[in-house]
Amino acid sequence: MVVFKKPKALTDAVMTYCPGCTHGIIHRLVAEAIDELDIMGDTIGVAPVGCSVMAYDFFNVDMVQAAHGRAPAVATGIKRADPSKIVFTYQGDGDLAAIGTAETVHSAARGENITIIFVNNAIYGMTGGQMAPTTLPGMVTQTSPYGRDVEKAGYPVKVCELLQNVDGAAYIERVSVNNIKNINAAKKAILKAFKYQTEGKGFSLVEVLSTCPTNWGVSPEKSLEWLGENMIPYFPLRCYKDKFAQEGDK
Ligand SMILES: Cc1ncc(C[n+]2csc(CCOP(=O)(O)OP(=O)(O)O)c2C)c(N)n1
Ligand code: SF4
Repeated sequence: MVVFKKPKALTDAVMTYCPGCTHGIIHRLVAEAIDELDIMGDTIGVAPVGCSVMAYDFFNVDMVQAAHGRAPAVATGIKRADPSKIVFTYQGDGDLAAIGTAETVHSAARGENITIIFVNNAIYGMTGGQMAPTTLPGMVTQTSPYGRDVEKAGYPVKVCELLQNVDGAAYIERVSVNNIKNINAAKKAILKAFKYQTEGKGFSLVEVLSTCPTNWGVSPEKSLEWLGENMIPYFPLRCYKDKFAQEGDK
């Protein structure tokens, strides 16, 4: 009896992520959601610029690669051209919350019927560990060697807290993949975001707190602890908005 197998929506390509990087777990959760909703043949993904730039090799669906930060605009075009397709973007915090802030906010404001998977690892991973919009106060990066100084660099951008006030957004939730309980909750949220799109409910964004052991300079195991101890207190895990929440939902 098969008890564990690769989702159909992942290809056999060997992932290029560093050991212990949780991008791989998040890919799997997205692929499981696509499998469970049986939408593989109708799904189109938009890959970002960042470590997940090669997501087009890993997801077994049609993929497009957008210029840095522009994935929600590209997804908008695809969805409007063919509303029967299920369109998602997969973006890091440097991509989505810095150069791509405008595209994110305006696609939410327009209530585009797309799904955004926002991977927040509090750093620019691909380019070697520079300070990102989501870098925590005091956090050491290549460009904040003495720790992020909020007097000079400002405060981290809290994407879910911002988007919950955008009228066009339907579903906004922050989850994490630092332990099994949180991975299970992340799966539920990602599945719900895709399901909402299939039901025509509009714009969904799931922020997933993720690790970058390489640029955080810690072991994979320690990176999971660091995320739990430092990121979750600053970026609380919860549903920030659900226009279609049923009575009794948590
Ligand atoms: C227009 C443009 N500006 C800057 C870059 C350089 N660049 C490549 S990836 C990246 C940030 C990636 O960080 P993030 O989105 O957090 O993803 P991660 O690599 O951490 O998964 C930047 C600034 C670029 N490729 N294009
Ligand atoms: S640099 Fe960081 S985000 Fe990029 S693959 Fe490595 S661990 Fe993951």
